[in-house]
Amino acid sequence: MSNNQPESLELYLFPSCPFAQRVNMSLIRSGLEYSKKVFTPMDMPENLKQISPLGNVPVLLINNKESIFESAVIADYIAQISPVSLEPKDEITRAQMRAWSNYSDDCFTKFMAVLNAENEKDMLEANEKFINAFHVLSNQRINKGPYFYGEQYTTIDSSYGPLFLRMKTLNQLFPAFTYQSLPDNISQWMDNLCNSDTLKDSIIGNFNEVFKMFLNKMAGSGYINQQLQK
Ligand SMILES: N[C@@H](CCC(=O)N[C@@H](CS)C(=O)NCC(=O)O)C(=O)O
Repeated sequence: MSNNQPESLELYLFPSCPFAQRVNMSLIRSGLEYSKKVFTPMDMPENLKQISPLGNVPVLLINNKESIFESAVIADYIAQISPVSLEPKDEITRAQMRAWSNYSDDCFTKFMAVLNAENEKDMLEANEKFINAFHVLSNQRINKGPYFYGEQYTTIDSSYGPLFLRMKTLNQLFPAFTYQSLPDNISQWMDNLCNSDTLKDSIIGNFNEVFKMFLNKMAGSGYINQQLQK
């Protein structure tokens, strides 16, 4: 934690991208000054190729000349320059937090398997596997306070918030996707994060519409999207 506010920070993002939302949450929480360049995959800014070597978002442009990509790496950079501490103090807990933050990518892959399942049976199986992934994480959570590590917001909250939002949105649009069997401590954390200003302020546009477009693009032929189109 320090206060090395760069002259400018610009976050390039798509509203539908969970990884970009992760970075946006950490930036909001840090109190650093930053701006956002919001666009869609159909409408990429011309300079994206120069600043994002893989053509992906999120990418953070610093002082209009250097850029960083990969949401986990950007989150670490934000935590380093943030005037507000976004990581546990203890080194071992901090390292563990990074490992469990990376685990959110595995959870997200399992969530995508739910969206891409081709029929109801496969979707329900994928739903169960996805929810089971949280049972492993549940043993790590401190069971008090609104955040993963209790009272302190840390970058692991930014890693799972976007996924929790997508789970709630999907359940509202398509109730056959359920998360009732989440461990209690994960479900409380999910509710706390989804009700937090940090998560709400990180949403760009009407999220139900954003999510439907994401579903159509990323899992258009999946059972869920097919049912929603009927
Ligand atoms: N591992 C990367 C994943 C980034 C990623 O997959 N970004 C997607 C959007 S969510 C993207 O930019 N895809 C390129 C495209 O859709 O054209 C991270 O965590 O930053």
